[in-house]
Amino acid sequence: MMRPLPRTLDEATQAPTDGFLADVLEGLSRPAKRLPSKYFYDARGSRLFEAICETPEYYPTRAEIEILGDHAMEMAAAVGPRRIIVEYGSGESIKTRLLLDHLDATAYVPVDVSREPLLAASAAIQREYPKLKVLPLHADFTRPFALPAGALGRSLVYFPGSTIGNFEPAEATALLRNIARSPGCEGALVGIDLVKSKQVLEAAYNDRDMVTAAFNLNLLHRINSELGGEFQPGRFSHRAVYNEAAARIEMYLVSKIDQVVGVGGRSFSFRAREAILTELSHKYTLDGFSDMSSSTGLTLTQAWTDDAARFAVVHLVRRAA
Ligand code: AVJ
Repeated sequence: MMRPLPRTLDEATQAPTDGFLADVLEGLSRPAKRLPSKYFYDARGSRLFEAICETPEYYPTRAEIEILGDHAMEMAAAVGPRRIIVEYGSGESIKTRLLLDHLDATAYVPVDVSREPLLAASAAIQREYPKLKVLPLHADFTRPFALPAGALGRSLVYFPGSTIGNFEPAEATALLRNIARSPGCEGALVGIDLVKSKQVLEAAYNDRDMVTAAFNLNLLHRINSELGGEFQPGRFSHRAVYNEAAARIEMYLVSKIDQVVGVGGRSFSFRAREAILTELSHKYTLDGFSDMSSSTGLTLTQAWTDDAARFAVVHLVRRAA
C-alpha cells in the first residue's frame, strides 16, 4: 500500500515522525546497529547543529556562505526567472536569504522533517520577504511528496548544506532521480562537501568544544523523551572517523560498557566498545558527483567553489527525457 502523498502542511504534519519508533527498533536489531540521521533534528538537535556551524573546525557552512556571497548573481542567471524555490531540509539558514536576494522567486517552499524549526524559519523569511509566497511543507523529502496547491509552475530544488552527503550513493541517486522526475522541476542547486585531507575532515566532526558530540548524543535523549527509551547517554561516547576508501565521515555512538537498554518494550544489549552508526557524510569530487547526477537524468552544468575549494555548489539541469 502506498502512503497518500502529503499535500498541505496539515496533512503532512504526521508523516515525518510516524516511523521513528519503527526505524529505531529496526536499526538497533541489526547485527551492525544503526540509527537514521534524519532524527537528529528535533528542536534541540536543530539548535545544536546551528552551534556546530559556529565552531572553528566546521568549515562547510562558512565555505558555502562564501560561495553564495560571491556567486549568487551567476546562480540566479543560470537558474532563470520566475521559479518556485523548493528547499530540502531548510533549517534556519542565512544561505536561503543570500539566494532569495538574487533569484526571481515566485514562491518559496521549505521542506523539513522538524516542524517547530521549520515554522519558525518560515515565519522569519515571510517577515523579511513580505511579497514572497512562503509555503512551508512539513514532510520527509526522502519520500515522494506533492508541492502545496499554491506552488504551481517551474521549480528549482535548493538542496544546500551537503545534506545529500548523508545518503549512501544508491539513496542519493534515488533522491536525485525523484528530483529529476518531479513535475515542474527544471533543475537543482546542490551543496556538496569536497574530498580533502583526513585531518581537516576529522577535526570538523570532532570539535574541541564537543558540540558535535552533544549533537550525536542528542539522538539518545530524543529516543528517551519521545519513545520512552531508557538510554543513559553518559554511557556512550561520540566517535567520528574518515573512511578514505568510501570517501565519507562515519559517525558513531560507542557503548562504554556492556549494557542492556530498553526501548519501546524491547531490550537491546550493547557490548563494551560496540558502535551504533548514526551518520554518514559523503565527500565528493566534482567529477564523481557529475557522474552520479548524470545517471539520474540531471546534467551538472556549472559548479562554484570557495577560494580554498573545500565545498561546491553545483547546478544540475534536468535533461529532456
Ligand atoms: C548537515 C548533514 C551536512 O554531514 O556535515 C555536522 C551534519 N553532522 N556535524 C554534515 C553534521 C555532524 C552535516 N549535514
